[in-house]
Amino acid sequence: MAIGIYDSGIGGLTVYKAVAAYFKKQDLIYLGDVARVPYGNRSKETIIRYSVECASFLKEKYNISALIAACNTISSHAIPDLDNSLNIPVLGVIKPGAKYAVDLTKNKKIGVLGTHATVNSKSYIHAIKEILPDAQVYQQACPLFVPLVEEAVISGKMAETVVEETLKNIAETGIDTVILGCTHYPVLKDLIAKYLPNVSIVDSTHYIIEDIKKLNLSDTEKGLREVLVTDDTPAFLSLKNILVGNVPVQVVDINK
Ligand code: DGN
Repeated sequence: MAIGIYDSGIGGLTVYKAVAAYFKKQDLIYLGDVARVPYGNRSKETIIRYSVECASFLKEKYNISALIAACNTISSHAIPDLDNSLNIPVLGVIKPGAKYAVDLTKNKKIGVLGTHATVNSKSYIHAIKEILPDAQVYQQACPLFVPLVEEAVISGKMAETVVEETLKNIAETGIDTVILGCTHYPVLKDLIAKYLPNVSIVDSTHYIIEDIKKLNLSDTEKGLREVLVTDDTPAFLSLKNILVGNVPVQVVDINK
């Protein structure tokens, strides 16, 4: 049985890539809800509805044995509903990212970059303070980063200006560690590092591997790889090729 990996768009492919590299024999099915991206500026109710629809599709049509919510927005809002409706293990990316940041920080000042929905949920603040109660957490919503990535504008003057302007305030807080609290952001990692020099950069893929190992899923599968999208756009395809090479992409209708 395959593991389902699901994101609102292309961002979760950063998680898929790390999982595929580690679990070579595990069948993996990725679903990007490209037709409805972005989720990050939508209401909690809508994020939950979209998440349950997509995850149920993966469970019913592909019989997945576990689901990774490879999206911080979904992980911040929809894990309890996904748990209730799926009856299979559901892993999110918030706790792994928080754990990693706490391991890395020396001055206990941690930054969190995320979508409006993730920042407003305060999920990282709660997850970090659960492990390190006296941490100081500085959040910054970066609403223009996802459109940059989805449009494959990931270098050049426009991308530089957006990243520099967005990070201006958090760069002055004295953080020594920053969490890329959105699975799209690792694609912009080099640019983010440029405007946050001397800051350790955390993406959650590191500990998600540990969480998957704990599920003890059988690894006798063939290592099948499939990427499903609810709409195919030229930008998705070009970035998919850069991130994970020529894994085939199939357009699906989650309502059928
Ligand atoms: N990749 C998603 C996340 O990690 O929050 C956000 C993408 C979006 O829908 N805005």
